[in-house]
Amino acid sequence: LRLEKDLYQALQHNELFLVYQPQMDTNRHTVIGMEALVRWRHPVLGLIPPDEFIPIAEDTNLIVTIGEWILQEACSQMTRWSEMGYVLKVGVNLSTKQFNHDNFLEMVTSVLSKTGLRPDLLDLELTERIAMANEEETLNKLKNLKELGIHISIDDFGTGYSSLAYLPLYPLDRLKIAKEFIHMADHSEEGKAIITAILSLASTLGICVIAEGVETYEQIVFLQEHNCYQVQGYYFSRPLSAQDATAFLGTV
Ligand code: G
Ligand code: G
Ligand code: MN
Ligand code: NA
Repeated sequence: LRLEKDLYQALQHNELFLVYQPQMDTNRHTVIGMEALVRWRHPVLGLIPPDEFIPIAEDTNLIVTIGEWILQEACSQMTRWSEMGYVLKVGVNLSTKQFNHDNFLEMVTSVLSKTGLRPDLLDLELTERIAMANEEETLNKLKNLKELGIHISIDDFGTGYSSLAYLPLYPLDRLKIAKEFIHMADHSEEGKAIITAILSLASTLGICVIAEGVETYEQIVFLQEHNCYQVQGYYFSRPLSAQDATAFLGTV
């Protein structure tokens, strides 16, 4: 209850901030994206992880305001990077209520226009849960986003209780293989089989794949052997402050 009360003020008091995790192409050795991840520096309790406050934001509808702030902040940062000459996308996580909100498309359009960000530099990350609900409405929203030129990824692919039937129906650009499968593959054939099955399915459907939670060189080699060159994880970098992320871009 305390968190709920405090979350109302977190935005006004500048307690929320974004960190950015690099997404790499291991073939070309380039940074292809930065995933924005929100953090809350609580004045008394210290750093509170999004797992703890995003659900509260969802329950209280605060996610609508907070989600807009996150998008605005991430797009502003990406505009600055693109003005510095860096060519990459910024990834922004969406929660269900935010995506289902009536004003969602107007909100995204208005943020793009306010920040001046090229729509094709924005990558929206949806969960399978979002993709599964209200098929008709979801399809229309996704088509609208695609018409704007926005990139769409499915986050934590394979971990939600989803049907594969939506995959060919929706205009998706990319699947993000959940880190659980990448770690499972270290010690099990089943883990490896899940990854190769996802890669094969995506290739048939003409969708890109990025592997999440990549921590070791062995994982990169395994992924490369199966033609998966997009990776994100601690092997390359933890999520970084905007300043450190900018420095990271300068070193690659
Ligand atoms: O950054 P971390 O690994 O602690 O993130 C934990 C969870 O919180 C992940 O599932 C991630 O998708 C979610 N999360 C992080 N940042 C955001 C955000 O900006 N918006 C939403 N909706 N979820 C986020
Ligand atoms: O659900 P989503 O994919 O948006 O959440 C990403 C989460 O995964 C973030 O909390 C981030 O801190 C975490 N993460 C990123 N890279 C790694 C990694 O290499 N290993 C592990 N264990 N977690 C990671
Ligand atoms: Mn994500
Ligand atoms: Na994920």
